[in-house]
Amino acid sequence: MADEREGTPGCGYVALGANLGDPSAMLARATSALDGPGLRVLGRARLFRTRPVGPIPQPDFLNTVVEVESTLSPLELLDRLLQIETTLGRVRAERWGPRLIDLDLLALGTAQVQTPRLTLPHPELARRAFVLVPWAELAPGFVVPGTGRTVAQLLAALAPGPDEVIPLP
Ligand code: A4P
Ligand code: MG
Repeated sequence: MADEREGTPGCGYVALGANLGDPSAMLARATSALDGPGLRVLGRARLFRTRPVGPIPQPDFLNTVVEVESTLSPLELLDRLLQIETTLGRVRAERWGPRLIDLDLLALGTAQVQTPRLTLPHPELARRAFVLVPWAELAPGFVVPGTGRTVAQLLAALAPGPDEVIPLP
């Protein structure tokens, strides 16, 4: 297990989601905000309209995944994501509830981290079509640390299938 204070230079993946306000504008602003000291955006999947997952009835989401190159440690990168969420006006209300913007760190290089503040790779990623469909578009061959499987393989194993994840025209 990597020490979370250690720098983990390499490629990272950030999942973006929004379902309040103007979701596509929020995703664009969040993507631009990711470019900064120690962090550079390398690519982005298309935007996908997705059915809300979880117990709370709420509007459809827009989701995507961004590839970043980072010299930050996993916890520094998490802090950057939380800071961007706050800057873009997110107020934390109910868990799983609607949000202006949500930035989740899916993976950073080969890091595996388990702390109260951060779990890496993201623990829910293998269950979520709204994550795996855009991620597989961007980086199908990335091996998700701790799983021994690529993003494309995780997507292929997902039941019942990514029906509710529709690319925007
Ligand atoms: N945290 C731990 N590990 C991580 C990680 N790898 N990346 C901690 C990001 N954060 C991580 O997150 C709570 C805390 O998780 C953070 O402070 C961090 O220390 P949060 O964003 O404040 O809370 P949340 O997002 O309401 O809860 P959670 O469990 O993160 O919810 P999810 O998993 O983000 O689910 N349906 C569709 N279609 N699309 C969506 O995007 N999103 C959700 C929210 C529900 N349904 C959805 C979607
Ligand atoms: Mg989150």
